Amino acid sequence: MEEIAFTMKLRPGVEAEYKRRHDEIWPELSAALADAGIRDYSIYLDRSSGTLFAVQKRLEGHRADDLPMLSIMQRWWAYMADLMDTNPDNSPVVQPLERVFHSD
Ligand code: RM4
Repeated sequence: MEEIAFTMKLRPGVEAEYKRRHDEIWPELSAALADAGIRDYSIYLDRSSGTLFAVQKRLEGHRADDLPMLSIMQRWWAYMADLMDTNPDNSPVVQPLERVFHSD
């Protein structure tokens, strides 16, 4: 199992709404993430900058790269697009992070 981390960007003033929508995450989306082999997925917010720090584990043989093609993912991204910095296809602007330290 690998762990990956990345950042996304929240628009100012929508912190509570972003949390509310994730507190009520669609069961079909949770199922799609799990089905793609994603585990232990957390998103942390830096309120001072609006930076969202996401960390998740991916099972060996995961299919995370297929998620953008799923209609449930596309519908979620369209739903979230008013809150986040997004690409033209509504996917969030993602900055992959490089691990520079780890301790078990
Ligand atoms: C985020 C964003 C990510 C998604 C999570 C569940 O706000 O849309 O792409 O993986 O929600």
